[in-house]
Amino acid sequence: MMWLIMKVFLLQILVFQLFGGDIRCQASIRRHTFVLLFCRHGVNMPRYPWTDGPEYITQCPIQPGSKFSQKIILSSEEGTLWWHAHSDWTRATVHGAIIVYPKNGTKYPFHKPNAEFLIILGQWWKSDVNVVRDDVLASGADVNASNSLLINGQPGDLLPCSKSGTFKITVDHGNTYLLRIINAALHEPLFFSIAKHKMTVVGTDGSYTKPLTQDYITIFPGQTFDVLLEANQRPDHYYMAAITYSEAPTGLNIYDNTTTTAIVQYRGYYTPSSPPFLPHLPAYNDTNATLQVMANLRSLVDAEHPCNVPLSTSTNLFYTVSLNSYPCINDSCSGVNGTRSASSINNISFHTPTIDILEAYYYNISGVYGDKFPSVPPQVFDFTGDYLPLLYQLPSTGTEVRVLEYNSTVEIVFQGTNLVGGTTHPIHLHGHSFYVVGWGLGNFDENKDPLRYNLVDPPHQNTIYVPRNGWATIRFKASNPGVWFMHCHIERHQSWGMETAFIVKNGKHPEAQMLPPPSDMPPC
Ligand SMILES: *[C@@H]1O[C@H](CO)[C@@H](O)[C@H](O)[C@H]1NC(C)=O
Ligand SMILES: *[C@@H]1O[C@H](CO)[C@@H](O)[C@H](O)[C@H]1NC(C)=O
Ligand SMILES: *[C@@H]1O[C@H](CO)[C@@H](O)[C@H](O)[C@H]1NC(C)=O
Ligand SMILES: *[C@@H]1O[C@H](CO)[C@@H](O)[C@H](O)[C@H]1NC(C)=O
Ligand SMILES: *[C@@H]1O[C@H](CO)[C@@H](O)[C@H](O)[C@H]1NC(C)=O
Ligand SMILES: *[C@@H]1O[C@H](CO)[C@@H](O)[C@H](O)[C@H]1NC(C)=O
Ligand SMILES: *[C@@H]1O[C@H](CO)[C@@H](O)[C@H](O)[C@H]1NC(C)=O
Ligand SMILES: *[C@@H]1O[C@H](CO)[C@@H](O)[C@H](O)[C@H]1NC(C)=O
Ligand SMILES: *[C@@H]1O[C@H](CO)[C@@H](O)[C@H](O)[C@H]1NC(C)=O
Ligand SMILES: *[C@@H]1O[C@H](CO)[C@@H](O)[C@H](O)[C@H]1NC(C)=O
Ligand SMILES: [Cu+2]
Repeated sequence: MMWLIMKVFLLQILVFQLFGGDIRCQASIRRHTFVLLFCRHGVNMPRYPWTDGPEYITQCPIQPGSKFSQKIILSSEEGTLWWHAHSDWTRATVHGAIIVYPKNGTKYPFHKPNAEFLIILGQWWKSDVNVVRDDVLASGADVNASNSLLINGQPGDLLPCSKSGTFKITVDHGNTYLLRIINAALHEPLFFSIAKHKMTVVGTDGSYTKPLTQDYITIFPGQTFDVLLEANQRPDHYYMAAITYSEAPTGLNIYDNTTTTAIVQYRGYYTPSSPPFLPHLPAYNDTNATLQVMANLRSLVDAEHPCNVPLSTSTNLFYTVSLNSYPCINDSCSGVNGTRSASSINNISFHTPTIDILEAYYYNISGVYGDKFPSVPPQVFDFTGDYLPLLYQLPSTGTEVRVLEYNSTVEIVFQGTNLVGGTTHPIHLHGHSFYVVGWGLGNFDENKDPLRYNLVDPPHQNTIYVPRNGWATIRFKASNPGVWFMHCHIERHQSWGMETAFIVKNGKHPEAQMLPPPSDMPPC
């Protein structure tokens, strides 16, 4: 295991102390009985799912006033990752970055930046976000648009409430800066750009990439991007800005249409332009702009960063990701056409158990989950067709997981469907980073599409964006024994059931087996 230097940046609320790699967290109490869990988003936690975080998947919630020591185990991750609460919608504010610097004696695989800045993109409601959640789940409606997008906790000075608090970075002409950008918004994919400057993407999701120079990036909830910014323009003030990308059909797209900004300010004596220059961003519904970033990401691949994409696979899964609806059985149905909103993977809307799956697995507690998650959807139809039978919108409900043999090589094709209008889904897998070997629009073609897979330098990610009415294929080796959650990182989709888990079995060698649990697991 390489030596890594880790900095944990904290945003709000929590009482944290760092004890040599352990993060001890104290549950804090606001409204409700408020329980916190922490997920080290993108940290693979080899053989140690015990402190991976998601409630009722790998642990029971940390109750108010109680403590749980959460160990973070870093292995091959490098660059920018993050952590966030994994209980109800508290991750809206309970989140922070994890930065992994190059091992001592090694360098960045790019020109060493003069300085670095952390940029956490977020989303803010005037109301308590868990009230927003409770309303959404009680009414069956889609979520109200948030009141603002945020950069490092501030809307920016285009909105009335944060003029003096607007985030600002000061740069020197001629220098290069590393921006570590995280999309911590609950629901919104975002376009991000800096006026008159290009950005060079050098990493994503804790893995380095080949340099990719861009006017803007599209960053989905859960993803991180490391980008280089060269301060090579006339000394002045420039806005960096983010807006929502929303491609749902008109009438179904509720999104936050604000523009959040921060300022890049050159050092020196000059009269700044007023207001600062605003970047040109793609239109809110410019799907092509999102695909363009996806199409050009490549993993770095060099002696120190080999590409280990499985060239053949032993387990082939085809998972449909769908929006759904339940018919109205009471007067509380404000979803599309008077239904209740839902979502599913392979037509199963996940029902969260009350004992976590990891402990049920480890201690042989029966009746908590089923291990029959299907490898294909129950029926094949024109997934992306325009006129789908309304009967297809109803999902089944269950707590099913998929068991994987240790070191099996897994391929998953995620197929977006057009049920209830369809939308994009950033699917996040815990415990394993994966290679994104291909993607496309329309229905996946099992004869043609695999011929175009990139098995040379596919990007290595932990959150993959499945385009609306399109598909994406990932591959990974199930080399991490444990229970690992997989879910859409659009929070409401997850709350509606777009989630499942994998159980990766122990291997024969003791080093291929799960470590024992810590003594302070929160009780269920
Ligand atoms: C690595 O380098 C940093 C900064 O120079 C130093 O603080 C740290 O002790 C070093 N770690 C090891 C394991 O040598
Ligand atoms: C959501 O919007 C509806 C309609 O505008 C409003 O009645 C409701 O109070 C809002 N809910 C929250 C939690 O802001
Ligand atoms: C943003 O959306 C709000 C409704 O949520 C609407 O009133 C406003 O006109 C929209 N603004 C723009 C610039 O489209
Ligand atoms: C994007 O939205 C605008 C109106 O807001 C519409 O005119 C345009 O056709 C849309 N573009 C796409 C690609 O859907
Ligand atoms: C998106 O790209 C496709 C294929 O390159 C093109 O046919 C289509 O017109 C583009 N759409 C927009 C809105 O630019
Ligand atoms: C309506 O039914 C749903 C689903 O069973 C439930 O969550 C909701 O609380 C119910 N609402 C009312 C007002 O009974
Ligand atoms: C659970 O069952 C397996 C297989 O039957 C057994 O090897 C293991 O010891 C059991 N674990 C516990 C905690 O009972
Ligand atoms: C999903 O399952 C439900 C319940 O069995 C069924 O009514 C529905 O048609 C299924 N939908 C699809 C797309 O398979
Ligand atoms: C399992 O896969 C890992 C990662 O590729 C490898 O290091 C290890 O040797 C494999 N173990 C076995 C028993 O095949
Ligand atoms: C809403 O209902 C109408 C009429 O039955 C149907 O044509 C339309 O497809 C439905 N919309 C969705 C998103 O299901
Ligand atoms: Cu989703």
